[in-house]
Amino acid sequence: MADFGTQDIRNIALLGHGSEGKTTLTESLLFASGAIDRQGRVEDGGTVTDFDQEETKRGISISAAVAPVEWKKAKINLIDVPGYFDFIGELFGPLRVVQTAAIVVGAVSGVTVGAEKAWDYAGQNGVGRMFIVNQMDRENADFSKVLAELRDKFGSSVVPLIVPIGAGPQFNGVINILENKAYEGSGKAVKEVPVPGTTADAIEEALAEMTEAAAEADDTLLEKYFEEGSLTPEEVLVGFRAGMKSGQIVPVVCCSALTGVGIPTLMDMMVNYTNSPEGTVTEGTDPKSGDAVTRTCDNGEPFSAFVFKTIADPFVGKLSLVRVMSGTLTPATPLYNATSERTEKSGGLYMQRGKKQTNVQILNAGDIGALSKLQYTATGDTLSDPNQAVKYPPIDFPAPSFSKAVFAAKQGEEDKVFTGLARMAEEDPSITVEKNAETTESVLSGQGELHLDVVCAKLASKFGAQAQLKDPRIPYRETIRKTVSTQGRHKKQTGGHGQFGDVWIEFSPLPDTNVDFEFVDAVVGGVVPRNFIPSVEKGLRENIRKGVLAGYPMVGLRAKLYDGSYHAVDSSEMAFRTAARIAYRKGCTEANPVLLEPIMHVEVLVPDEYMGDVMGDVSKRRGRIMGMNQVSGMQQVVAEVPMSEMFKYATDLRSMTQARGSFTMAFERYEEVPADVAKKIIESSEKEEDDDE
Ligand SMILES: Nc1nc2c(ncn2[C@@H]2O[C@H](COP(=O)(O)OP(=O)(O)OP(=O)(O)O)[C@@H](O)[C@H]2O)c(=O)[nH]1
Ligand SMILES: [Mg+2]
Repeated sequence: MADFGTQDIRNIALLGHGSEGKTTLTESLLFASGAIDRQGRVEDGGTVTDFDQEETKRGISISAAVAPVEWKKAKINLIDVPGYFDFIGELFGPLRVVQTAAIVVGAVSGVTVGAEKAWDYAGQNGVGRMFIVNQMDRENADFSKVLAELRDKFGSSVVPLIVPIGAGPQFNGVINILENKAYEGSGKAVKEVPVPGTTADAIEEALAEMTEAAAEADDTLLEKYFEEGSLTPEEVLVGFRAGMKSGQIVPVVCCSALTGVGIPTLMDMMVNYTNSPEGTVTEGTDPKSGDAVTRTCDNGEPFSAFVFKTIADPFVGKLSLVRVMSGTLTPATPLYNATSERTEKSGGLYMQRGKKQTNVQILNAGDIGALSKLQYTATGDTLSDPNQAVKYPPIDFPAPSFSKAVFAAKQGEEDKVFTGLARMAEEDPSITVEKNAETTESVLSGQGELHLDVVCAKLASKFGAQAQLKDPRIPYRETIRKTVSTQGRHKKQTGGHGQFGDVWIEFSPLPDTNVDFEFVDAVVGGVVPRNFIPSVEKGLRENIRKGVLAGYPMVGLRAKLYDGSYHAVDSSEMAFRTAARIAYRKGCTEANPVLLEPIMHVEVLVPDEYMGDVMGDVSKRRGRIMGMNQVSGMQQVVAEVPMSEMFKYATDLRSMTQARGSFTMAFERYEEVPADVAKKIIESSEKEEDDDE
């Protein structure tokens, strides 16, 4: 591949709802530009960017993939980002390195939730936005309807730039409004044709809108526009680019990725109208002093690069996808990881296209490529010149919203499973694997059910390790509601060294269940020898880890040892620990023991129209509504819900609100489990115990 200067680079992420055609579009651009000589289809698993086995199997993208396209004098670094919400984590890296987010919408489906989310995330990252109305070849394709929806939803900054000639099976060309030129045909057979007269009025109107928007994006142009009432095509282009950068202009183009109509014009638009990375300024800090440091995207600046994705390639091993933020990168460039503060040595510098690597000798400022075998580098790290180090902020991945306990399906394969999962988390930082100290389970968390399914499938296909997922254990607690006094008597005197321990203990509930246990020594007169009293306490502390109802930790328990007896020979530490256990089991069983369950503080953010459903659903989950607030145009429902009712909430909320809702949850307190629910929990723990025996 040629070596492209910064001004000739275009970094563009394809975002949008699942199945709108982002992967097919990438394929179509690669084909039309000659990078591939056959256009693959998602259905056949033959595309460049859906190369992973799980992607071809399911017919959807799962990880973001880079596909550079050479077109005329420029290099368009396309990043094909999955649309499925389970893979939302794949969006955050690319948005840190591109100048343009091209949001793909269907000419039939119109504005979807995926488009709304892409719009918001791109806006939060200060990235220029455009819309690609794809699937114009489909029956019922309607560009003006979709354009109206886009303007209605996203505002007047949305302006048509490339409009269709015909629609559906008749869709055979496009018109570039700004150039007032029309093109028919697809792929390599595109030719310029006279602008159809029928569209003259529509074009004139769209051009007037575009000129006004371009004028508003640049003060000098605005002045001229007010004075003279018009701008030259060159001036409109300047205003247009400024508007894209500032977000004041969001152009809409159209095409069919499947037939290839409109694809060359789309690539022309990407080259001529979207912004290069040239001169972009990135803020960071000096890793040593913490002082603010900025770098400009220019070859003359000290080298720095941002790692926006990590992939585990079966052949070259670990690959770190980077964008050069300043300076240039060659295989000989000294690499200092300013985030891990380690010197790095790479195995090679590549241009990455789908799963393929091509060696390159240089990446200019602004360009995207891959480095292999970096040992101390993760996604979100900064690589820089060791003498002029700079660190950019890490990527803020979404917190996981769906968890499962994870086990090795086959005994003895634990290492394989958990090493594999650790590698997977390196590739996909939106999953986490954590050990729950209390339940001792390992918990795998991600963005949804499908996400965890895919993780397990990849674990099997890439690392040959089988994982099993289960609902995580709920860390229930037990406590007592009544004060009882009871005796624990352990006597074994059947020849040989006998055992004797005898205690009387009063068990009572503590006012605060946040205190697990309190031992009171109320022994008088040495009825229990001083040296055995700690054994009684120890015996109790050992046993309260397992409650009397369902084996969950006992909390809020006071035990007052006030009487007992001993045998001069047969009493021992062990005998009194056993006596304590007997007293504990008997006493607490009689003290009206109850189960306590963790209650979560949940905040759900939804558009108005879903509030009723969300509130109804909270009550179905034995939850309580604590309040409602307006938060940035959305309704926030604040509730308290038992943890056990929240397992599938991520999936349920997504289907309840068409993925427009989001939620956070955190532990609030423990509360008594209602009797009917407690009964089921006790039965299932008894069953589990039977199964274990
Ligand atoms: N008729 C028609 N079908 C298309 C077009 N583009 C894509 N498709 C079809 O739409 C389906 C989804 O296409 P993909 O390219 O996988 O969509 P995607 O946006 O990458 O989907 P995710 O990766 O899941 O986000 C496939 O069956 C494509 O063949 C188009 O322009 N016209
Ligand atoms: Mg895709």
